[in-house]
Amino acid sequence: MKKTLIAASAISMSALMLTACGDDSDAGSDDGGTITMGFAQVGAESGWRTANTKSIQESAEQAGIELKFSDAQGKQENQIQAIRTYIQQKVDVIAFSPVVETGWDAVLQEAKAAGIPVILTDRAVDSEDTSLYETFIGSDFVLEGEKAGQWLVDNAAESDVNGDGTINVVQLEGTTGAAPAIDRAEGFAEVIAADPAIEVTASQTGDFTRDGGKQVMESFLQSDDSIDVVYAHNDDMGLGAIEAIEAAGLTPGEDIKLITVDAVKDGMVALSEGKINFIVECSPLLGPQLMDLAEQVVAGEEVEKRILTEETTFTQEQAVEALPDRQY
Ligand code: GYE
Repeated sequence: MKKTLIAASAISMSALMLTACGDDSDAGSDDGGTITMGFAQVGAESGWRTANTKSIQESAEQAGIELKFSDAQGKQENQIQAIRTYIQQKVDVIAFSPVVETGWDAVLQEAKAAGIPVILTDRAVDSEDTSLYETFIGSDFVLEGEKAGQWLVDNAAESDVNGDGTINVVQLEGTTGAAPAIDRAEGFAEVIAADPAIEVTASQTGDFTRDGGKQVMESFLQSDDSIDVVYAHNDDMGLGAIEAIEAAGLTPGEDIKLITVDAVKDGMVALSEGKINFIVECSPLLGPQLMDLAEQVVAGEEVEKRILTEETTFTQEQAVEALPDRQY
């Protein structure tokens, strides 16, 4: 009975939208009104994030969802503040991409007490109480790390650039404490353990930014002249590392191999040019699914607790082929 009512009101709502503005998009509705979503974004640290923000904003508009959007500039306290503001404003649903995994229980309990459903987008929290959020939509970051590690295991011989029998890997980590940084390191470490010749000799955070990747790579290059491989937790840090490698008079992709994660446009261009050797895809286009989920949870429907994004990997040849159709 309740379902029929909701469906009926959704239909009359979209009919209204059609007459009101000639828009054929589906309007979500809880008690007949427009859904308001508060979205607390991490920041604008990478090409991935920019594409993710665009996807969320465009899909909200298409779904007729009113979006309140905030940029936390990489700071957890700003995100918590934004979520509290959304609670005060009594939005219908809160979605956010947690900067780091820990420290969310208090604010999530406040949202729960206010009866506002929460959707985790892109990154996980490590709360044991899973009733604090409705669902988590995003990638399997451990799997991404495993795919990166598997490429290296499969290409170990040609990755021993220095030819000394060991493959020295330096790792550019994402933001300390962030789910993708923790999980991408873990998945990679698990898989490369199969080959004792592969060794991570240095690992430091570049905070998912191009500048961070460049600076950390500069210091790695100064203290070590036997680096064979860079494993960067995202394309941006890999692109920063490329600048540092070129400035040191070396050829990225040849003198030092690079493996990155994301597959954003700039990363794919560098891959197609031979400066990166392998990219593990991580899709930022979460907007459409997020809006569908928002409509469902606001309507009181049960949704899957974990929704995984489908992703692939790219070699240099595959990047050349995929580039013309790449959306971001
Ligand atoms: O890989 C990185 C971004 O959380 C999956 O955050 C996201 C990561 C992405 O800054 O580029």
